[in-house]
Amino acid sequence: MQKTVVNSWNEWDPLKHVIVGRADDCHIPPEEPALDAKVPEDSDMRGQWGRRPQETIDRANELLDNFAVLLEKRGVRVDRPTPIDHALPVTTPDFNTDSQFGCMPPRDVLLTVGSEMLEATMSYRCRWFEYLNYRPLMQKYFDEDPNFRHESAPKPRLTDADYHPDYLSDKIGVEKRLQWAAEKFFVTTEEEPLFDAADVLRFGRDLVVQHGFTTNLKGIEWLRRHFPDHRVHTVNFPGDPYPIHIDATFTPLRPGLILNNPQRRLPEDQRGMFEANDWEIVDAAQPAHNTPPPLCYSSTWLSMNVLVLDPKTVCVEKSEVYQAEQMDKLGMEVVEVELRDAYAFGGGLHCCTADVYREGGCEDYFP
Ligand code: DAV
Repeated sequence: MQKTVVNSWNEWDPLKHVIVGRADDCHIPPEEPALDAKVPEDSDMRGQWGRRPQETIDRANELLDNFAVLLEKRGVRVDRPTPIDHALPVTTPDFNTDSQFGCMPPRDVLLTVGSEMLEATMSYRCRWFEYLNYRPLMQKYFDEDPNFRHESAPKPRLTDADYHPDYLSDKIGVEKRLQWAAEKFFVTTEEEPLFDAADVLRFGRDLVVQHGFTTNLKGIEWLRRHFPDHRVHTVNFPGDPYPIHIDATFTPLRPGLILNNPQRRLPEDQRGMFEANDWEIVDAAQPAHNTPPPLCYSSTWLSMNVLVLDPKTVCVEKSEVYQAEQMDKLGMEVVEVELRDAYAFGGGLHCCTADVYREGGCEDYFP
C-alpha cells in the first residue's frame, strides 16, 4: 500500500517517526582544519585521535538503545542507521584524511523539509561519506513513499581553499575568537557552498540558518535556491567562540516560544520577524554541569539540546535538572532521558536524532 512516510515541517509538531544514531565504530578523527577550529584550546581532545574506547562505545549504544525504546513506547517509530567502516580513510582527488567520524549524530547530516530529506554538504573532511550510514534507510523510504524526495547537496571539494589559515593555530585565545565571531570571520571561507544540517531550524515556511564554522553564506544561498518556496533567514550568535550547529543555542519549543542560550543571544537586529509576530525568546536555564564529559567536542550547553515530542512534551537529559525545571515552568511535560555518557559522540537529544515524520503541514508562522 502506498503511504506517506516522510513529512516534517518544524521542530515541534507531534513526532511519529525518527532516526536515532548509533555509536558503533565512532572515531576521534585526525586533525583537519574545520574540526580543529571547534575543539576548545583547553580540551582533553587536542592531539588525540583514533577509535573511541570500546567501553565508551558500548555505554553510548546502551543509552541510545534505551532512548529508542522509550520513544517506541510513546508510539514513535524508530529507525537506526547501518554503520559503515569508519576506520577507513577518506580519499578524494582533493584531500585525504586517515579516518572518519561515525554514524552520530544524524541531525548534522540529514535535513528533513516536508517530504524531502536532504543530505548536507558537510564541512569536515572526516564526515564527507557520513551520508552512507543512512542510505539503507533512504532507499527504504524511497520504496515505501511515492512522494519521498531524496536529495543530496553538491559534495564539496574541501581543499585548503575552504579554510582560513588564521584558524589553524591552537593558541588563538577566546578573546580573539569572540572578536572573529562578532566580525563573522569563521574558519570556513566562501570558496564553495558548505552547510551542516544541524545549522538549520525549521519553522514551517521559514528556515533559520546559523552562519558559523560549519555553514558559510554560500551554503545558506544554496539552501535559499534549493527551497524556493521557503524564506531563508541567516542568523549568527556573536557570543559563541566555537559556533557550530544551532541546536545548543536557539531551541524552538512550540509556536511562539524559543529558548536562547544566554551566552549566545540573538542580536537585536535579527529579532524582527519574531518580535513582529509576538514570539517570545527566553534565556535557557543554566546547564547542570561545569564541564563537558571526557573526549567531548560540545559545550555544556547540550543541556538545551532537547527533543520536542509535541508542543506540550519535551525530552530533557536526565541530569539537566535546571533545564527540566524551566520546561516545567513553561508548561511542558518533561520526559527524562539519560544520555550524558553519549554526548562525546557528537551531541544531545536533538543531535542524536533526525526527523522522519511529524504530524502537520507547512504553516506560515511569520506572515
Ligand atoms: O555548544 O558545543 C553543540 C552542537 C552539537 N550539534 C556546542 C554546540
